Parts: sequence; structure tokens; C-alpha cells
Amino acid sequence: MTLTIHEADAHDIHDDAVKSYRDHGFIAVRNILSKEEADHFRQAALEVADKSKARTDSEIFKQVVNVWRDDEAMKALTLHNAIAKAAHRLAGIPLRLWHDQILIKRPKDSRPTEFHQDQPYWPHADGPDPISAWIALCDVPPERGCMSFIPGSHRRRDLQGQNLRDSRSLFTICPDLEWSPRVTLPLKAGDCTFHHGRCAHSATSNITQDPRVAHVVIYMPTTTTYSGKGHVVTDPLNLTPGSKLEGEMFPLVAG
Ligand SMILES: O=C(O)CCC(=O)C(=O)O
Repeated sequence: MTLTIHEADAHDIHDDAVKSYRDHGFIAVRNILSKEEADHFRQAALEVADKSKARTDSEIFKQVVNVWRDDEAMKALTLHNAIAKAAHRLAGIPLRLWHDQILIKRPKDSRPTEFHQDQPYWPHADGPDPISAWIALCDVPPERGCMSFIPGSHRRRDLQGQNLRDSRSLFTICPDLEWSPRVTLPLKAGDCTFHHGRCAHSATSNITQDPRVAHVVIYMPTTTTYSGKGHVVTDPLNLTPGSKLEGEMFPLVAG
């Protein structure tokens, strides 16, 4: 089998790149932010993560969800037009913001994020093609917590939720995927990857001297309805299962 993985330039996403994203479930888009923007947003992300009361800390990463609600600097990144435009071009459908998150892997001693699909974690019904932008706010070589993807795994709609702390979880649930090729995509600051909400992915541990700072913006199709499952974003909202995820918590971003 020949696996051709395309990359895209942020300002000119060709049809080949769109096809590659839809076939494989992920793609790297270079220079979606300038180096200056990446530096600016890295400082903002580190400050927000430092002071946030809503932060969760684990041996895998420090995570702060929905920072765009409270921080103007990070809001500018979450609602960044170039990122939303690229997501819309790749997904090909109108999109709303589902949520954002800062993910920081501590220097030297963080654990890997094990292979998992995202969508089973979410309370989404009727939203077939969510897409996440994973934006590198520092250089992310394989030694600093860089992402790997399993091409084509986004077609597996049938898998129960996987545990991103357990290196055997995905492969116990779906033994076939253990023997699929994996594609590792080191990123420079300002580059990003887009991945489909069911494309299985992982991130290495950070064994470098510097934190790995990433910001993730997750978009969902405008058709997405609430399934009733518990989730940190929807739990406080008292939504009725079956209702559309819309309104000011889930702004329309593209399309
Ligand atoms: O950055 C990481 O360690 C994992 C990111 C991830 O799982 C995601 O963006 O869905």
C-alpha cells in the first residue's frame, strides 16, 4: 500500500490536500500563525494556564477548557479567522465552535497521551464530521509531545470510548488498528494539524527542558445535537437531549 500524506499551506489549501484530509482523517497545515503570533499566544496560554482555577493537572498534561470565554487574548486565537477558514475548507460543512482547550505537557516528566478517538468523549448526536485544529505554540519535535495519527481510523464509527491513559485501550477495542501505519507529524511553532473527531491519535511524552504548549480548537457541524451524556462543557447548561448545540456558547465560525 502506498500512503501519500499531503500537507497544506494555510493560505492555499489545494483540492489534493482536502482529499488527503478526508481520506486519512488528518493533515498538517504549515504557518497558520506567524512566528510572532505563535510567541504572543504561547505567552498568553502559559499565563492563563498558570492562573486558571478551572485547570486540571495530570501526569499527561495541564488542561484548561473554554479559555475563549474568559481571556481576550486566547479568544482571538480560538476565533482566529484563518484557522476557522481552513477547518471549513477541509470539513466542507458549516461549523460551530464546540470548545477550545490549552494543553501543556510539562518539561521532562510528562507521560504520553495514548491513542484514542475524541468523539466518543463528547455528548454529540447527529454530528458526523467534527474537526479539531491542534495549534503548536512552540516547536513540537517528537521529543516534546508531538502528535501521531492512524490514517483512515476516522471511518471507525462503531468503537466504544477509549482511555487516553492506557496504551492498550484502543488496540484492545479494535485489534486491527494496532497493525495500521501511524504517521507522526512534528510541527514548528505556528503550524497546526487538523484531525477528524474519530481519527485515532496520540502524543509522545515531553522529555525536553521546555513545556509543550498547544491550543486546540474543536469545531462541530451545525447539525450537532445534544445526546445527554455528561461533559464538562454541557453539564452546567441544563440542555434537553435532542436539542441543537447552538447559541452564544457554540458560535457559528464558518460556512
Ligand atoms: O496534545 C495532546 O497531548 C493530545 C491532544 C488530543 O488528544 C486532541 O487534541 O484531541
